Amino acid sequence: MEEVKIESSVLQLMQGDITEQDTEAIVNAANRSLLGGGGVDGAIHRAAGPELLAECRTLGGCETGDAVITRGYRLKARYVIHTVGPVYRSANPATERLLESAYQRSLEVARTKGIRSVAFPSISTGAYGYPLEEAAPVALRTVTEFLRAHPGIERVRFVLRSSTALRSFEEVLGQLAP
Ligand code: AR6
Repeated sequence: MEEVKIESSVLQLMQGDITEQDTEAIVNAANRSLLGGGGVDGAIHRAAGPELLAECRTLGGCETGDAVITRGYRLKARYVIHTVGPVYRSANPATERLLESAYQRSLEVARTKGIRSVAFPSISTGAYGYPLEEAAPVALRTVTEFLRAHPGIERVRFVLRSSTALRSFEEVLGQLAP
């Protein structure tokens, strides 16, 4: 696992499955209904069990770029932070801001709960079509800036499904980190 220090926190990159992480919270790449789907969302609901969907039903959805929190039920992680990334159509600043916001709001929600470790998938880069090479710099820049500003979160881990995705993130991190 590759890791870099950001002030008093650690940022980690690994290839793997988000549902298996033992961080206090894992982040779900959800949709606005919060009622489940494919990809990360489907995998998290399968691993957490039906109680997760029952709790999600009480929340009334989530806007794009925002985040909400539930318990993790049968997951190792105690909490799931559900965020909704943007659907990608073309490179433009509004879409980029929404992706940034999805990461930032997820970390704000974690911080409000006193959560110290969070694992993220690469939001919007599956069904929502955001190209990895464009999403990785936004993801890493947003998380890095948040950790610099807020020491409470000690560990953020990006869990990438494929070796290609891991390499994209590694390259960008190499350029960001001093
Ligand atoms: N662990 C880590 N990463 C994964 C996993 C996993 N188990 N499975 C897939 N990925 P996606 P989105 C990667 O489609 O683009 C759902 O139907 C995947 O390779 O899960 O934000 C929701 O309900 C990709 O790089 O999320 C929404 O409707 C990344 O995770 C919609 O898809 C995100 O892919 C959200 O689309």
